[in-house]
Amino acid sequence: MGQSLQPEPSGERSGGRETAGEVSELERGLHAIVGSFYRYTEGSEGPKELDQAAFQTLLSNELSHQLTNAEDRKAALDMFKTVDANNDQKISFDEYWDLIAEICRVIQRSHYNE
Ligand SMILES: [Ca+2]
Repeated sequence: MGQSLQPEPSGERSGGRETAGEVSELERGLHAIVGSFYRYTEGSEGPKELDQAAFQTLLSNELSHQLTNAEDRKAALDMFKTVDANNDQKISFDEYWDLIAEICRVIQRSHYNE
């Protein structure tokens, strides 16, 4: 295998490859997706996952324009149950990712309707 995908560079580059130009909008967006999950898992014990309260905070802080009912507690609870695919009362990164993928499909349908 050649170069592996590197996460965000930590500190000084030493002998690493130079990337040409600036970080792209897409790359910033990808980091924002991952980072926004972990911003809300802070304080959780064990594996980094979102409990119901953290998930609701994420919805209302980060996705209020995509999810029209993000402020509605009942709707947020329904959303939690839907996203919590394995029903363990926590949202894992994989489950969060499925939500992001679904939101991307909604954006695609509404903005780039084919
Ligand atoms: Ca789960």
